[in-house]
Formats: sequence, C-alpha cells, structure tokens
Amino acid sequence: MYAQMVSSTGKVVKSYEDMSPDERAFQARIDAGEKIEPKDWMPEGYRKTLIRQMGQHAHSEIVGQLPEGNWITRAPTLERKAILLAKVQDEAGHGLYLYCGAETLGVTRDDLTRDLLSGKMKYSSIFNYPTLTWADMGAVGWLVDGAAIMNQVPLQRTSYGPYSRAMIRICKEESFHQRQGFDIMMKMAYGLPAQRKMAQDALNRTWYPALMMFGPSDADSVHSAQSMAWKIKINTNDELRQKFVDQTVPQAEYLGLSIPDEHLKRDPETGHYNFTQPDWDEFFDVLSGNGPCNVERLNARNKAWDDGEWVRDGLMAHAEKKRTAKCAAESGRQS
Ligand code: BYC
Repeated sequence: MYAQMVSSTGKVVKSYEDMSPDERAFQARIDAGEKIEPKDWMPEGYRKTLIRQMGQHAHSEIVGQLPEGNWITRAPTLERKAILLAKVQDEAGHGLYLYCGAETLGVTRDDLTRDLLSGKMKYSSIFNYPTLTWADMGAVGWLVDGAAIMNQVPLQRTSYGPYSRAMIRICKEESFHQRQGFDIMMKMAYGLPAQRKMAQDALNRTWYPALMMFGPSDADSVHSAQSMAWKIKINTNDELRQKFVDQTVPQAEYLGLSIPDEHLKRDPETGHYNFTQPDWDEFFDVLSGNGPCNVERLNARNKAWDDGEWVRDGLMAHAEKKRTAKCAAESGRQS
C-alpha cells in the first residue's frame, strides 16, 4: 500500500509521483512493515515529525509528574504513598527513555528541554488541569493513564525502531498505573457517601480533558495523514477516542459512577457509544497557554532546571576530571 492510498481525514500526504527515488524506497520499506533504525536514510520530514512527537511525549511524561507529585505527601496511607511514589518515578523513567530515543534522531536532550522550558514545544494538554482531591489520583490513573495506554499500545508497532522499543516497556508500566487508578476509584466509589461524591466529582472534571488527550478531531488534525502514511501513527485521533469511550463506559458502570454526558448512548447496530465531543475551543485555548495550570507547570519545570544547575555542573566537572585523568594515564603508558 502506498502513501497516497492511506485513508485518513488529516491533511494531504506527499504523492508517490512527487517522491524522490530515495523517498520511494523509504516508503516501500515502511509499507513492507520494516523498522527504520537511527543510521538508516530517512526523509527530513519523517525525522522532524518523530522529534516533535517523541519530544512532546517525553515532555508529557516529565510534566505529568507534577499533578500527581502534588499528592505524594498527602496520600491517605503508607501503602498508597509508596505506590504513588513508584508511579511518579516510572513517569520520569518514561521521559528518559523517550529523550534517549529522540537523541538517536540527532537532537540533544538539552535542545528539547530548552524548547519545553521556553514554551516552544508542547506537552499533553491534560497536565494543565489541577488535581484537587485524592480522588483525582484515582481518576488520573484510570482515565489519563487509560487514555495514554489506548494511544500507546498501537505505538509499540510504530515504524521507528527506538520509539517502538521504548513503547513496549512503557506500556507494561502504564497498565500497572491504570490499574492502581482504578483500584483507588473502586475504594472511593464503594466507600462512604462523601468518598463516592469525591470520586464522581473527579470523574466529572477529568472526563473531557481525557478525551482531549487524543488530539483534535480528524478533520482538524494537521499531522495524522502523513504520520499514518509513515506508520509513525497507527490510528487516527478519532478512532482511538472512540475505542477509549467504548472501553471506559462499562468500567464506569462497574464503579456505579455516571459519565458526565447526557447524550452518551450505545448504538446497538455498531456496538459503539455515541458521545459528546469535548469543547474544542477550550482545547485550543489550553494549547495556546491559557489552561488553568499552564503557567504553574512551566514555572515548576523552569525552577527545577535552575535549582538543578549545581548538580549538572558538578557532574560535568566530575566527568571532565575523569576524562583528563584517563588521557594522562594513556599518554603515560605510551611514553
Ligand atoms: N495536548 O495534527 P495533530 C502520558 C497538538 S501523557 C497537547 O493531531 P499529532 C502520561 C499536536 O502536537 C500522553 N498538544 O498532531 C504521562 C499538534 O501541534 P504541533 C502523552 C496536542 O501529533 C504521565 C496539533 O495539536 N502521549 O503518557 O499527529 C502520567 C495538531 O494535532 C494534543 C503522547 O504524547 C494534546 N492532547 O497527534 C500519565 C503520545 N493533541 O506539534 C500519562 C504520542 C494534539 O503541530 N503522541 N496536540 O504544534 C501522539 O500520539 C500524537 O502526537 C497525538 C497528536 C495523538 C497526541
């Protein structure tokens, strides 16, 4: 199957006729399901798209630590604290695998970090919303990690080798995260009336921001068509959003909680749920920096970067000292 035949409602894909011989050979490898590795030839657009997506993904993992990190000191039991701490540490690890993966494309982690801190690069819109109560830790694990898994399981088959391999490990950890969130929701939903109310409130506030995580509707998605032709993305944004809704509604029923959507209804013919789309004006507003926590999140990351300068300087000085000592030892052996 060639690129121009890939069905997607995103923007236009470079046609086979317009491709150079190198691009045609590259597309043939993609169409044959081969993985592309760092030293292989690749079109500049493919490399840039991957840097953008992997960089945004890595930043999301790093910024994603903030709303949950906020609750580590206030977790209700020692066990919950240990679990949440482990989860937040996992997110840091995911960020690091993804930065390392992006570095194989010729960009440095420092470049990517600089672009995050200046606000030039994006991170997932979801992390610009606050986590107001302990029940939000349940809703984030259940819905946010649940949406992340829905998006990331297909990415295990993405065409770029280092990204695909990073996703295999990340998905294993994300499914633990999703289950721990659902476990918190179960305890709250089956608990006291006040706990049940908190769980419902967390679901009400997290539902639409979670639906936004899959990106704009296919009609407004700028990158989907070309990314799918290159098999960087495997599914469209709307396909994954629908799968997420279909999977999550029965889970909410099991919890005895209501999805905040009066139009939600299963279509008996297709087996899919019809649902209300998120407020896309709000989504684009959050992307432009106007969400409830955009400023707070970027300030927190900038502060962490500035506060960590002495550690980075110390590590560099130590590495330089070791390098100089090694060079001196080697020249001593030669003379
Ligand atoms: N938030 O053409 P489109 C997680 C941007 S968190 C912000 O459809 P694409 C986790 C998009 O970048 C999940 N921006 O784009 C961590 C583009 O802007 P630019 C992180 C968004 O790339 C801790 C524009 O809108 N996962 O794992 O084809 C705790 C047009 O969109 C968003 C990933 O990043 C958004 N929600 O599709 C718990 C997965 N949506 O760059 C969980 C990897 C869209 O042209 N990424 N934009 O300025 C992807 O799969 C794709 O990049 C997306 C967007 C589906 C997100």
